[in-house]
Order: sequence, then structure tokens, then C-alpha cells
Amino acid sequence: MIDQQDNIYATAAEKVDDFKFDHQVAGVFNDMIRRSVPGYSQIINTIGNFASDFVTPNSNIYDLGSSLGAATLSIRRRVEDKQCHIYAIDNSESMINRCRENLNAFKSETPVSLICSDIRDINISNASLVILNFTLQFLPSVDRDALINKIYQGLKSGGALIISEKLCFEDNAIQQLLDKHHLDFKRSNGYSELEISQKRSALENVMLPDPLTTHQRRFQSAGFSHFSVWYQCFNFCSMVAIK
Ligand code: GEK
Repeated sequence: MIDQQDNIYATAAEKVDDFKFDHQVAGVFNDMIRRSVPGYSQIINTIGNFASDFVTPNSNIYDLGSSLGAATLSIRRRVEDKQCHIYAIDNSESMINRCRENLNAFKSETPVSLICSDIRDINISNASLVILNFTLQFLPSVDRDALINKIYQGLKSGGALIISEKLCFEDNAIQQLLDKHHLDFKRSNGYSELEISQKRSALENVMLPDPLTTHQRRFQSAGFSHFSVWYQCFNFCSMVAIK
């Protein structure tokens, strides 16, 4: 598939609407996420490596908020001999349609069910690996504990949740410092000041990052035995929690 360049916010809008994962975003998503999220490629690649660590034969794998299927593809390559079933779930029909094209571009023996649904409405069972790669931050805050609890209940003992998020910081000096470096990262990837500020307005009410302490509290109260940050660059991090 042709990787279109993200210039959605390049021209000044009279009013910036709330961000939506619509047809326009799905068309440029690959470029958008790589130029906006430091470490994205490394995280996707490492999710595949985690699959080698955690996926057990005849188990289920869930990619929640799968977008164009980058994590699903990274995992699928590593589990061909495990008779697993991958569930890739996203509530954006545009994302699901493009994801289907991406998955069909590669041959595989591992079945993938692509489901257009809200991740709050799906069942999780017999899971050895669950991925929430930059998805939880888009859920209303009040629904986040319940989702992490549901994931814990659906995981097999020894199974893992990999969750990547933008973080916010209780310490204002750290918040400002890491935010500044993230903005520099976006500038260095060719985003203009206008694009940066309009995208920021669009996301303001839609993407609400938690501090690390909230994630840790959630893992603990869900019952996870082990959890740690395994990657951080500026205000973006990825964590692993093991049942
Ligand atoms: C990747 N994981 O490339 N139910 C289902 N899907 C949802 C919901 C919901 N309630 N809320 C948001 N989404 C991907 C990147 S992007 C992250 C994930 C970002 C979906 C939404 O449609 C979008 O595709 C995805 O979650 C978030 O590894 O854009 O920063």
C-alpha cells in the first residue's frame, strides 16, 4: 500500500474539530504515527520479540486498537508454529479496511479475526498476549480500570499485557522538559508549528494521558504479579505486565 504523507493539519482551519480515526487519518496513519511517536518502530519490532517470549501453543492473542495492523503483523511473523488465533480489534471501519489490505499482503498460516468493535465490548479469553499499543489513552478515563481488569481475567497465568502510552507527569518541570523534546522530535520530522498546534487542539479532548503512577496502580489492583516500563523516550513509554 502507498504510504501517503500526513498533511492533515498543514493548512489553517477556522475551527479545529476533535480528532477522529476517519478515512483521512487511516490513509496517512503510517506516516503520522512514525513522525509523531518517538520509538514507534522499535516498539512494534519489540512487540514481536515479546510474542516469542509469551505466546503459548493454542492460545489467543489480542491487538486492541489495531489501526493498520502493525503490531499484529509483527506478532504474526513470530508465532507461525504455535497454532494461535489473533484477534485484531478497532472501532474505526476505515482502519479495519486498510488493516485487512495490509494483512492480506503477506501469506500466513495463523488466522487473524479482524473485528470492527469497541474494545470495551469484546470478550477476552485464553490469552497469552494482549497488546494495547497507544490505545488506552483514547478511552474515557472512567473506563480504563475495567478494561485492564478484563484483560487480566482473560489472560492465562504467565501471559502478558504490553501497553504503550503517552505519559503525563505530576512534576511540572519534567512535563515541560519532555514535552519540549517531543515537539522538537515532531519539528525534526517535518511538522510545521501550525501542524503541531492544530493537531494539539484536535487531540485535547480526545487523548488524555495518565501519569505512570496511575498505570502502576491499575496493574497492581487488577492483580498483575510483575510489571515494568521496558521503553521510554521523552513522554512516550511502553510497559509490560505479567500475570
Ligand atoms: C499501532 N495500535 O499501530 N475501541 C476500539 N478501538 C479504539 C477505541 C475503542 N474504544 N478507541 C480508539 N480506538 C496501533 C496504534 S492508534 C494510536 C493505535 C494513535 C482505536 C482507534 O480507532 C485507532 O485506530 C487506535 O485505537 C489508536 O500499533 O493514533 O496514537
